[in-house]
Amino acid sequence: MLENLSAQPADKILALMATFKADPRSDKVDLGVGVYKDATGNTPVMRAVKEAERRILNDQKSKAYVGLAGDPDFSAVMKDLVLGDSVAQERVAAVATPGGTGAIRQALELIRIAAPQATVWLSNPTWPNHPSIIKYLGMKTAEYRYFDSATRGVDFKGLLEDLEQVAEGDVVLLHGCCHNPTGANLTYDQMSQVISLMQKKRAVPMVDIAYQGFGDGLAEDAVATRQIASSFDNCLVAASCSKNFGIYRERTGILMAIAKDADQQALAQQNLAFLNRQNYSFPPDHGARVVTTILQDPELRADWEAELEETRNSMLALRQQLADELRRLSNSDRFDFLADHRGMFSRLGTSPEMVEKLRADHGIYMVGDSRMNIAGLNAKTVPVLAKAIIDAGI
Ligand code: PLP
Ligand code: TYF
Repeated sequence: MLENLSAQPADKILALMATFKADPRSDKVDLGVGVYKDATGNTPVMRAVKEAERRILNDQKSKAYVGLAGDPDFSAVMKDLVLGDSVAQERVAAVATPGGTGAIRQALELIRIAAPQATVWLSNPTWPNHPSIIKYLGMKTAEYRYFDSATRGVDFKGLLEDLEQVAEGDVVLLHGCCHNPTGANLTYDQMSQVISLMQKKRAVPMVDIAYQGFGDGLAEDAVATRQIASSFDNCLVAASCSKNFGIYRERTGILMAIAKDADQQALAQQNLAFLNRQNYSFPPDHGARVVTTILQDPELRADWEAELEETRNSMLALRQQLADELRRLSNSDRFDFLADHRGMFSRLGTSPEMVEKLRADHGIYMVGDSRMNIAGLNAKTVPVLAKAIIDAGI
């Protein structure tokens, strides 16, 4: 049987991690995989997470199964964190999932059951796992223009032109905030226009929100998701706790399906539980319990929010430092977009050959499409990167 297998395409981001590890240079700089790192290069366990884990270790009386949808308290705190009061909680069906990826997978499987003919529209570019999972599930997909390689901002005209082609019932996948891989995001007014267009086309929005709190703030980063959720009868929201709680390996995420009314919500909830059962029965609990413990306790929550703010501000400071340094070295404002981008990533907008040159000559690792993880920098490596960019003639 196994002789029938052929090699599957590798994940380029994860492959880069291995190349970086094998590089013997001591001054190498990792701007690859999207994991937050502090100034010492460590990915810390957040203070509130440590304390929540300590409490769980002390207080937990049982590890018996919870339920196919996970802990209802986790769903309640996450509905509140992501959706706020943009929709009535009774309209929201929700299941815990293994990470944001699990939520995306379950969302797509739900779409495949409910609308097998729908095309799922993806931004070009997007997180590579979006098209990969869609193709694996045998679903139809199309792309809308997103990145303007001249300005390194959003190609809004191209985006609107492409979304004019959306058919009734198609799904449009939008990043809730901090677009991966570009770092370029829609303004509030632009999102309002996209919403009007999707309403006109009778399309269904799906939001992937994996970086809430990494852009402009916890509430600010949820604005687009809430704007979308409140504008449609149906909407799917896949949220990840990996980054904003720093619990990557615990695999903590949630899929929320916003229904028209309570009857539709019950049906969606039953289908989501069914999908969890088909794929893995019960979702992981530990990370979800940590998140619930933090969000339900005012002191832990305040501490978590404070540490998340420090994290967010450290990335903003690195962006500003890099943009300033490049302004000085290039005598121009052509790198100012780095300070305008939000989240962990910025797409530098250079060729794969230049990316390879930066790796070979300077030990600077970014993804082949010139995506940089800003959190991989520190105050000392920013000038090194800036000089390498200018020396390479970018
Ligand atoms: N969506 C986007 C855009 C991401 O960048 C990520 C990456 O971490 C995820 C979803 C899901 O992450 P995880 O499955 O680790 O929660
Ligand atoms: O884009 C990133 O770097 C993160 C982490 O298969 C990641 O989202 C990368 C690849 C992958 C899963 C997560």
